[in-house]
Amino acid sequence: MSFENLSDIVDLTRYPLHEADSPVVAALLREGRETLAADALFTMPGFVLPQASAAMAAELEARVPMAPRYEVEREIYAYEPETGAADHPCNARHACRYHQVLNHQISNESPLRRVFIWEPLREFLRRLMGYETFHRSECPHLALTAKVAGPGDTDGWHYDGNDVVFSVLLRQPGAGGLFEYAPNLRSEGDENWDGLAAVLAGRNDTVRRASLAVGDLNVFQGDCTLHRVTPVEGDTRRIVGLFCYDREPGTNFGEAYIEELRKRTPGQSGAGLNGGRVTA
Ligand SMILES: O=C(O)CCC(=O)C(=O)O
Ligand SMILES: [Fe+2]
Repeated sequence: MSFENLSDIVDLTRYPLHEADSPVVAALLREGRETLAADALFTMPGFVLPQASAAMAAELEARVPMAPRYEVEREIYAYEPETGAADHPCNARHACRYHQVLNHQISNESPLRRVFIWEPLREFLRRLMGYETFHRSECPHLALTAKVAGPGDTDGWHYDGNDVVFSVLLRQPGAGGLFEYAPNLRSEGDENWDGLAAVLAGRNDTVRRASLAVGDLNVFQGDCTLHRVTPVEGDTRRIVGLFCYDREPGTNFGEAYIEELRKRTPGQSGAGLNGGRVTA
């Protein structure tokens, strides 16, 4: 299958985003905004067609040997927690293990990239979020990425540092690899430490488990919604494509972050780069 036409990749009958003024798009925007406000997760089921999802997953899986590998104890907050004792729930850490396929490792012809650079999708997401401007990231490393999680790989409980994440599920493992989240557990003025402690202790009935299927496009607001991906069980990897946008045009990720990626990339220790200057 060549995926020459976008209609071979995206279910345009269900998601005619190129018909921006159509009643279908208006209904999707209405549903999306309501769902995000209540649940922090808006899913568009079957957005990417099955054969395209399979091709994207196969391409990404083939990139794993060259992809950065994360194996860290992850903190819950993207910023320094401002509260106290070592046993305070905000200082808990959880395992975080996966490969991250980078933008420049994904081919220019990839059907996943075709979706990412599809203008009507960018414009739809801008309207959904109510932003005045919305640009695709042009970062050579992180604009378009994928997380690939093998046996035992997981993404521990955390809040995201950015306000919204756009992802498409491309392969499901046989078991595990489930996305769990506690909608709006914290808010700007209230960290809700008791709620956090309850979730970490497995005692909170506010935790939901997303029932995601391959091909689903997800819009997730993870800045106030604690979430994790449970460990993958079995040999089939979990694969998720991630699209990065920015309200400002032309921004790149900081060099410290990129240097960390380099250190984690096979065969690229970063040694000899001389602070970014290439030596003769
Ligand atoms: O893999 C996912 O579905 C979401 C991962 C996640 O929470 C993140 O990238 O911050
Ligand atoms: Fe996250």
